[in-house]
Amino acid sequence: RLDIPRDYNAAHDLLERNASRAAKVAFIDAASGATLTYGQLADQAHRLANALRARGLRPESRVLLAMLDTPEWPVVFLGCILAGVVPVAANTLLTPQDFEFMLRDSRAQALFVSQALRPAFDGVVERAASLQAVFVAGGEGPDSVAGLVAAGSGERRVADTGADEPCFWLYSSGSTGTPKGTVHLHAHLVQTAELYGRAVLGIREDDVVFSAAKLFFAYGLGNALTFPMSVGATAVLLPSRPTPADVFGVLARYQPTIFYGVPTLYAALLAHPAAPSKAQLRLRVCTSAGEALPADIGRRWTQAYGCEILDGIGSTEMLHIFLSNRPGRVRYGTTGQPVPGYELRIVGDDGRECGPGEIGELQISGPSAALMYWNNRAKTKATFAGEWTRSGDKYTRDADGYYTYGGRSDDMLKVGGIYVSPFEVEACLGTHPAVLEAAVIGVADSDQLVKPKAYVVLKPGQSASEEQLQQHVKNQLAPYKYPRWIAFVPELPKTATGKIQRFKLRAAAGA
Ligand code: 3SK
Repeated sequence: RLDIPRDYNAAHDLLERNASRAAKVAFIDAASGATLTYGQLADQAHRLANALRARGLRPESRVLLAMLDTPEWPVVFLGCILAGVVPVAANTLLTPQDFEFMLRDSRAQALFVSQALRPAFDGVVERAASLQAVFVAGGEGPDSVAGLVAAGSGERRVADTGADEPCFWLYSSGSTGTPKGTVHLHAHLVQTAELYGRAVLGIREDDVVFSAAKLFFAYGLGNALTFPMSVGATAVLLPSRPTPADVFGVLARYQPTIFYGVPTLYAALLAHPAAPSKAQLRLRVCTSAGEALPADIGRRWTQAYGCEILDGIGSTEMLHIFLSNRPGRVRYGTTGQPVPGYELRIVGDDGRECGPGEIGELQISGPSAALMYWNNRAKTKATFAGEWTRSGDKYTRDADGYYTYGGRSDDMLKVGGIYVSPFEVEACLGTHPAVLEAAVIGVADSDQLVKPKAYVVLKPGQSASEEQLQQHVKNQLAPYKYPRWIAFVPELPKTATGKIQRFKLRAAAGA
């Protein structure tokens, strides 16, 4: 654990680190070109905190944030934390039913919502018993974020919070069940900034960063808020969905030095017909998380842009990345090595720690582990086992200490008594020139024995037969791993973070 004082407020720390950079741009809105300097950020966050106090919001009360990525997002998030109010960041892509659940589950007293998302809360707001106020981002008047900021006094007052006190929540969607309110402490934001942002990425004051993952995701929050603020760098925010055209537009126009993406996006960028040349960009380091990065995509990106992709894995529960490749030591096809400050172990079905090459569940011990899932004792106990947090991901470690992803614990198949990683078969299918992406599940054959079945999305204008793809896998993997059936589909079901939802394919297949 880093040396964080007992009495501590995370927002105050992040703003104070930039007290001498008042004129430097902290955030750029890529849609409008508007900028927010570190001086304006500190002033507006304090004014918002004071306005919340004046409106009766007390420390430890919670507010829901359903906001698009604009510079108002950090103003609201940090302003709440300065007042000791706990912001609960919601995935803006969710349904009204999910928002209703979150408002009820968190007992939020206020809602901050972007104008464009306001219709999703129609009716929901009226039914939320604890809600006392709704503030609109991008709007005007007393009940807008701008109105709150204008009404708040400029006094620099910080709630007397502690490092180990709840600071903010993120809702973790997981693959099944209702979202889980994951409670993080004040100390956690800078822990991840120091351990991963500074030590792995080497983020510096002169960096300009751009994250395709939005701020409401743990990945995006660190990428575009905590890490740049921890060193006084600049973050570009994109309120809209990160299409390949828009991402390349931001990379060319704002010249970020750090780009944080996900595998599906890198694949789409590489396939984009109007991709810029290496000379048009200024990338120094790229990252990937969300799901394992196929080696081929990493190599092709490095070849095209002369910049490595650091594939890593994090979780909402650990707040950010705890296992990652390092600059200059990248091994594509692996998730790299533990981030210093985190301890990792791989545990087999028998509860014993696995040796090199043995597959088991990855468990993590580190200073940024969440306190609990709100209102969910059973899942809290199942996930946070003392010092160790269970990831639900299967991994192997080789003799050099590099870790390789083997799929989600619940996605693994046993074929003829042997574990088959759906990811390995998917990655193999992905190396066929006609395949854009693939998902593999286990389906019972006529003998009720589980065998791999693949769902394949072909690249536009390309064709391949079932037999050709089966042969392609047989040529590269152990014979029992090839998909016995292949369904060609237009797209795969995915979570908002781009993870393939194999459970949906299983349900549709009756598997
Ligand atoms: O999906 C990941 O690997 C991840 C990375 C950083 C923070 C949060 C998550 C879920």
